Amino acid sequence: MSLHTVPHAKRLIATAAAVFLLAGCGKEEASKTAEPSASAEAVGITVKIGHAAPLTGGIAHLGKDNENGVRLAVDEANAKGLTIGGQKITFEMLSEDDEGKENKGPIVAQKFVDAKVAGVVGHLNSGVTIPASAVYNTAGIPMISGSATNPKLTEQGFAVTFRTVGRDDQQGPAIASYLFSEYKPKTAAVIDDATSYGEGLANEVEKALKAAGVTVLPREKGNSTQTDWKAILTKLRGKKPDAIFYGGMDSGAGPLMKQGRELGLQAIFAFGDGACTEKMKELAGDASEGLICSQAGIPVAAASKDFLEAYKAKFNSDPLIYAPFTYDATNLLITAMQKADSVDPAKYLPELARISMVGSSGRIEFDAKGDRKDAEMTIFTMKAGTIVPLAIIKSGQSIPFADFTKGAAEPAPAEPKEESK
Ligand code: ABU
Repeated sequence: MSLHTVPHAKRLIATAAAVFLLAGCGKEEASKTAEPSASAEAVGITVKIGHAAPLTGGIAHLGKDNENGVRLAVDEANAKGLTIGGQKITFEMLSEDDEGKENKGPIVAQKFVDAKVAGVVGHLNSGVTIPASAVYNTAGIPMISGSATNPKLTEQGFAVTFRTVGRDDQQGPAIASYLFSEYKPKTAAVIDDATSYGEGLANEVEKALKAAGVTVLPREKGNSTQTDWKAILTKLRGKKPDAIFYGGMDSGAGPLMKQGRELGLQAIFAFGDGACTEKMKELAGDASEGLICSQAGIPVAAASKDFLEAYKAKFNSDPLIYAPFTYDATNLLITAMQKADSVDPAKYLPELARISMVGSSGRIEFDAKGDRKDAEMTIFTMKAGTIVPLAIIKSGQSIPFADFTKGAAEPAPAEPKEESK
């Protein structure tokens, strides 16, 4: 059986073996770390939830948005005064800056393990989340990313690994299909930032464009901190591509598109979720007009009214892109703990795997790999300086955004609701 078909029971066995080996090495078994002590019963206990994302650097705005989602959920849970396992629970968010660097993923993950977190929301970047997930798997700590879309994350057979957004092997075909059907490019250039996310998504888009009969130029590569794209764009100008797809984050995509227009490139520019943000207007200026992009979930504007209002009231700003998904990820961890009546990761993990909850981003259930079942893909364009959703693809059907908001989506309730399957 390939990893593609590893059921959750087998993922659990793999994780249990990893935790057993850890215990054999003389380290404390992670699943015992969050158990309340007898002396704590009278006053309650604090349960730590880790959050990790780049909180400094070019995409700190996205990391902060992710962190805000977790903070809002934690504060709301604390305001309710939850009792789990007979203990009054206070949740505490431990937030770490992983700088979006692959080598920082396992370091931050180990820090969370040492701090005895009960669960983790993160990381933001696929290239950081994937190596970090091995540490969480060994420790038996559940982790849910609200933004990492590279398929490999949930193809490793780890029982602890989940995500509340879709995958790039769904997102790539979605944006490529829209690009092809609306613009009929004959030749396309594909550029990526050499990260797990950017390169992986670019590969998916290239595959789909080629399958549609589009000629794809040889791949151009940059890096995740690159802001000067003139050499690549000058080279492409001579080849006159009808479309340019960039796999990477908005911090690179904004300058890329701005410089492309300055150099006279007429191509339609297309991006994935990492560059499908309002920040593109700030980074590319008027050149951003007309771009198309995809997100691997519902648009922020379609998140529940209660979430949007609570976020605005707390942070005096609107969520950017992933906050509904990290908010829901946090509530999924908390709801699974409530259902198991335990904050012990080994006890609440099975509840998390079979959860069915309506959160701010709609109904969430996980498949056997830990991927969100039936995740939506949304296509956007930049119109008059705003990222506007055009269509939502769900269950293989493209639904105009206006129709989706009229009831095609399951309405999200005021509070996260957990239901038995
Ligand atoms: N999904 C785009 C940004 C995060 C990542 O997957 O690297």
